[in-house]
Amino acid sequence: MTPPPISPEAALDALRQAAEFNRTDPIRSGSLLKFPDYGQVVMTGDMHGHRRNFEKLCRYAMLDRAAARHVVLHELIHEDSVPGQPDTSWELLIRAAEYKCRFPEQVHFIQSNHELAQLTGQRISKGGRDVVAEFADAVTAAFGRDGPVILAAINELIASYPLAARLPHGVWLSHSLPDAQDMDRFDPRVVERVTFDPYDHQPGGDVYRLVWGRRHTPRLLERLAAAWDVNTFVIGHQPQDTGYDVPLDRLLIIASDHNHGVFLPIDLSRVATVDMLVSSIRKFVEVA
Ligand SMILES: [Mn+2]
Repeated sequence: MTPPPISPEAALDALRQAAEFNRTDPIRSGSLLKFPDYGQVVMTGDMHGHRRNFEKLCRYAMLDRAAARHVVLHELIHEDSVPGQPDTSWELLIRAAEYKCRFPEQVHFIQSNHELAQLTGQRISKGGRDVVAEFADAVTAAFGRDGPVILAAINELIASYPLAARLPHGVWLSHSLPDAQDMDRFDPRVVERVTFDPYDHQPGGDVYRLVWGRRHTPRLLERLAAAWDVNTFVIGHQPQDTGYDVPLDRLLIIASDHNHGVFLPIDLSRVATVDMLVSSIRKFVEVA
C-alpha cells in the first residue's frame, strides 16, 4: 500500500479542528453565516475533488494578506474518477479542512447534497457507480486500519457545516434551493436551527430539500427572498459546462469543478444586482 499523501494523525487533526471551528464560527447564527458589511466573500460552485481549481482559489484569495476576505466552499467530494481508479476527492476535503484551520474566520463551508449523502450513507449513483460507497472504499484503501476513524472524522466535519450564508446587501449563498413543488412543505426557518433530527437529512426533510432541489421558479424565489430577507441567490448544484448560468432573473448558478469553472468575488460593502455579480465572475483558467 502506498502511504497516503497526508498522515492519518494530521488528517484527523485537521478534520476535527475544522469541525470545531465550523461549530464556533463567530459569524454563525443557527446554521446561517451572516457576513459583515465590509471586505469580500469569494463564492465557489461545486468542486467535486478538483484540486487544481482549489489551489488556484487559494492563490487568488491570499487570505494571509487580506484579513477581510472570506471564501465559501461546498460540495468538495465525489469526483468524476476514471473507472477502476479510486475517488481521491477525500484529499481535497482534508486540504480544505487544513485551510479552515489556517484561516478559521475566513474559510467557511456550507452543506451540499453529496456531502450530506456521505454523512447519511444514502446511495448516490453517478454513471452507474455508487459514489458514496466508492468514496468510503477509497478512504479505507488510502488509510488502511485508520480508515474508519478518518471516515468518522469526515462525517463529523460534514455534520458541522452551516446550511447557507446571507450577505448584508441581500445576497443569499447556498448549495441549492428547495424544489418549487415542495415550497409549501419547506420550512425556511431550518437555517435558524443548529441541531437536526435524522429526518431532516432524509428525503422530505428540510435540510435535504434545501441541498437537493433543482426546479426553481420566480414564485419560489419571491417567497424565499421574503422569508430570508434577501433579493438575489447564488448557488451551485446544477452542472454548468460554461461555468455559470442565470436561469431566472435573481438566480445565478456557478460551477467550479472543471477547467471552464468559475468563482465569484463579491464586495460585502455594496449592493449587487445579478448583472453586477455576473460581471464579477472570474474564471479559474485566468488564475496562474
Ligand atoms: Mn449538488
